[in-house]
Amino acid sequence: MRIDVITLFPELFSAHLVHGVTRRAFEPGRIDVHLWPLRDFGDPPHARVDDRPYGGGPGMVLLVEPLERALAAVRAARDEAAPAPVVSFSPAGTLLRQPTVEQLAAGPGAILLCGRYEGIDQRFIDAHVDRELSIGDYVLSGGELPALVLLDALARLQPGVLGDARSHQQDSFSAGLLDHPHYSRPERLADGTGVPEELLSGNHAAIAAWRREQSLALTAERRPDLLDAARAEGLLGPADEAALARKPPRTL
Ligand code: 4GX
Repeated sequence: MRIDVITLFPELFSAHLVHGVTRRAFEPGRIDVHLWPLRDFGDPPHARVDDRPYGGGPGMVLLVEPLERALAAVRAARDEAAPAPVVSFSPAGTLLRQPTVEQLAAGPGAILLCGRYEGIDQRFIDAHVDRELSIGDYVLSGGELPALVLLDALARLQPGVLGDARSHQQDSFSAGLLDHPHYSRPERLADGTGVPEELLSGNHAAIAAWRREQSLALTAERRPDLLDAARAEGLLGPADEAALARKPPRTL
């Protein structure tokens, strides 16, 4: 898969691409990330990429023409037989969720456009952007952190990047539920706090049942919307409904 990133701040990406567990995802043959500094496509004489908004008001707007030159360069460098979606980031986008990450991970990649300032000239968005994504209801200063969030979510889905291929089939959202709690050594802390006895039983069926019940109860309590969605998708069986009935969601 190939990801192209059009950005005014390519240096914000380098640390993430070379460090941490996801570094392996960006080695040759996996996710091929190409960074395109928008400034390189700016208008002469000073490589201008932004200007004041028509109608007035604070801030600057990214200009159509530098963006179109950058996009043309990206398109020329990519395999035209496998056209990739142009994705931009904005609080007005659709909320990025794991199914979208999985969908993008299964395709040829994407062209990520990182806006800065007050935004991007709407004519560029209308003509070229296939998908506007939001990473949540807060205001950032640019699209670089959202692009890194998407890159990280894609990286951990690459085969061989997580230690154990099962880890991302069982994690939050792949199952449509929040993850269960995790415990490690020591079995008893200095203050006497222990580990749930089910996890120490050695009984794999009992451990799996405990974890599933914890996931269900946590999802019911914190994210009833996800529980409803999992139910609607047929992801909850009779044993799950019985567990939920034993442990009704706490009402706030
Ligand atoms: N989830 N921002 C983008 C500039 C901008 C504004 C409008 C395009 C259109 C954000 C978020 C986010 C701040 C990134 C404004 N670009 N992006 N930036 N929350 O807050 O995705």
